[in-house]
Amino acid sequence: MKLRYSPTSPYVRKVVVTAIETGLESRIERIPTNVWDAGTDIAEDNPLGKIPALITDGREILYDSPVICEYLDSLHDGANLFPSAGGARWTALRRQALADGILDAGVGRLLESRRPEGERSAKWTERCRGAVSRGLDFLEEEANDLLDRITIGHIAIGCMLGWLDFRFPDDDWRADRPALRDWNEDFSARLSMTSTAPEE
Ligand SMILES: N[C@@H](CCC(=O)N[C@@H](CS)C(=O)NCC(=O)O)C(=O)O
Repeated sequence: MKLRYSPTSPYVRKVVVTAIETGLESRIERIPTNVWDAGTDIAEDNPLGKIPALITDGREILYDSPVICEYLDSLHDGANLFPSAGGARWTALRRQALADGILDAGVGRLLESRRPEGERSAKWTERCRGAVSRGLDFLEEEANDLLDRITIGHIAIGCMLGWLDFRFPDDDWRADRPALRDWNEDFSARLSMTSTAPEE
């Protein structure tokens, strides 16, 4: 399998962490991809122009990260990261959606901050910040329930928190969120996380 890859993308990191946790990492070749490069050919694999995109051994091309992660989870015999049914499944998917949504808002804020000064919208930036902040507050309330076995929800939350630290190191999300801080300290020590920390 081939993965359109960047070491700074938190969505790509979800896929790589999933591959490591499921023992599939050695079957995936990473294709470095800069989606912001004017000459990028990413649209040939993903019409949305985004990474991650996974080219399977059967030459099917999959996106986005939730689809790729669930596909990888179908390829191994260990404990599933996507619970197969019932409440556990919906909780894991909802947690993944929340973490991915916080990322989407964080990326929105980051891209806005990179626009020329006169073109930035303070209203949009505030909207993005609000979504991130409310999402983190919700996770603080839920953090003590994250101590069960890991799922795609845990991976998405861990990758999201790692990306916030990487892109917004001065935002102290830990200050009023001790339970989430403690959970993250444990989760980010997993080999799948330490070996995939984002770097420029
Ligand atoms: N929902 C997508 C989001 C993917 C995404 O936004 N990737 C970013 C890189 S971090 C990207 O490729 N952005 C390029 C663009 O938005 O044009 C997923 O979960 O895979």
